[in-house]
Amino acid sequence: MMKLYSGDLSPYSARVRMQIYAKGITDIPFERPADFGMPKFRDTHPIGRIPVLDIDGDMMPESDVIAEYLEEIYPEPSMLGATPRETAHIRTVARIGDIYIMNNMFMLSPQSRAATRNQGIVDLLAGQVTRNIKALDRLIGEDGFACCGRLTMADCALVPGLFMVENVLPATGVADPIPANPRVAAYWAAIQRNEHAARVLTELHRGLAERRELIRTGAFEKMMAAAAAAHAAAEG
Ligand SMILES: N[C@@H](CCC(=O)N[C@@H](CS)C(=O)NCC(=O)O)C(=O)O
Repeated sequence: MMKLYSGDLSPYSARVRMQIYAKGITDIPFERPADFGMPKFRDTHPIGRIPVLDIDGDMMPESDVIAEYLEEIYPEPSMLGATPRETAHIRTVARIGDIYIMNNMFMLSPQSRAATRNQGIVDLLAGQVTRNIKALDRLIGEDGFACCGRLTMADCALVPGLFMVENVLPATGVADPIPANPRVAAYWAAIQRNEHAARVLTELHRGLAERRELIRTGAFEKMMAAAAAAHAAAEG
């Protein structure tokens, strides 16, 4: 029995959820770990991040690794290419979504809370995101999908990444670069009409609304302080 440790607002988890939806897999339940962010979670999950695929107690971290594993054990419908070269292209575009967009956006996101803004961090990471969206504009498909004219693992990595760019980047004081990149903009408008993309986007928006409410009430700051204190105590 498999289970995915996941969270609505986690873009990396959303990438795996979108693949699970697109493949029609119905027997992998999602669960937000109760001790996520606390020392106990890091005891059992050394990287300390979600998603994690729990395979009968065998814990597999890293969204890209999980995605490839699911692709191997549920090969149909394939979300890779029809040829090795197509698959390599899908993986290149998926890496742009993961490493070049999501990773920078994830590290940038705390800067969207004005009290913690560090302009040097914003300039560095937002500059990378803007540059990488331009690169994506030269590589992305023009028929509503990232690659190969159908839904692939590249779309699963791009959809949560572009969600972060559109919804979180402006909160750091930097303009969303998507509208200035016409092929990315056309893709972004089209892919949101795909049922599996729409489903994860609903979850991501729900997670963002919940997070912003916690920030507004001050509860998020308290949660972060409690987690920092627990880590300090655990490290002695
Ligand atoms: N490279 C990892 C990144 C996962 C990641 O950073 N997940 C975030 C949530 S989206 C997390 O768990 N953060 C917790 C932390 O930074 O302590 C992957 O692809 O799965």
